[in-house]
Amino acid sequence: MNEILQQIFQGIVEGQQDVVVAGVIAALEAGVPAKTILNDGMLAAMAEVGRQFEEGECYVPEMLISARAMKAGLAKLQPSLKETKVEAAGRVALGTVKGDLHDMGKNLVGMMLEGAGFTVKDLGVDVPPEVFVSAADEVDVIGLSALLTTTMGQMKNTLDALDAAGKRPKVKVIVGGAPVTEGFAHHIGADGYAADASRAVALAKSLISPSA
Ligand code: B1M
Repeated sequence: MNEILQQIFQGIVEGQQDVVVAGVIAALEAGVPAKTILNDGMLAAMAEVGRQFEEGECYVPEMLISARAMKAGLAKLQPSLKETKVEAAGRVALGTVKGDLHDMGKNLVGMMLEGAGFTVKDLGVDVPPEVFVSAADEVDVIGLSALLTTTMGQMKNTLDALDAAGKRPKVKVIVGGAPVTEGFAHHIGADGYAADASRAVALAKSLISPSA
């Protein structure tokens, strides 16, 4: 890994916002592509933080401090991630499902969608099914994010609530997040699953204009 990416990686793992922000600025100035900074520096670091948490090497406060450092870095990276902006592609309402407070994956998906020309309504975290239902009339796609195995069931609850409100035929529902799989998405009756933010964009595009 190049030295600046290593600095960003280490800064996130150790929760040092200033180091991460300086690293992102330096990497962009050195011409490192935004997606390389994101994937090799930042996402790799969050995966390492997850590993350390799982193995009992760090705890929730450290995880939170790392998340803050990552967010600070993402704020600097965001304009470059969005540079590919094209014509308006559709409207998406995005949220992390009820009971789940993880927002970085959802935020990244939102940034990439905006970069691809979508209008994104961010519903936030811990979003109950009825809030997704209320948003259904204003958008083409609803995106549900879940990071906990215990909150994945809320995706099904949200689909059921859309159904019960008669909104299901008018919106496409896409799902994602670390514990979510293609099989799970199919099982609950979602229109699609994306493993990462770039694939979420491709999926949303394909659902809105099937020939795209
Ligand atoms: Co939490 N946490 N956390 N956490 N946390 C995980 C998810 C965990 C896997 C860690 C571990 O044990 N290894 C574990 C879940 C285990 C499980 O359910 N099987 C866990 C746990 C247990 C918890 C708590 C229960 C801990 C506790 O309190 N004892 C607690 C739950 C709080 C709650 O939500 N109610 C908790 C809390 C937290 C913090 C608040 C401290 C913090 C979140 C801060 C924040 O988001 N603002 C946090 C963090 C940072 C993590 C890890 C380390 C990193 C998550 C992250 O941001 N990744 C995580 C471990 C890990 O994932 N390796 C962990 C970076 C992010 C960009 O990736 O969100 O996966 P991700 O998004 C990706 C894809 O998944 C996909 O695209 C994104 C970009 O490519 N994607 C979509 C996501 N949403 C999508 C939607 C789509 C399409 C693609 O379409 C709509």
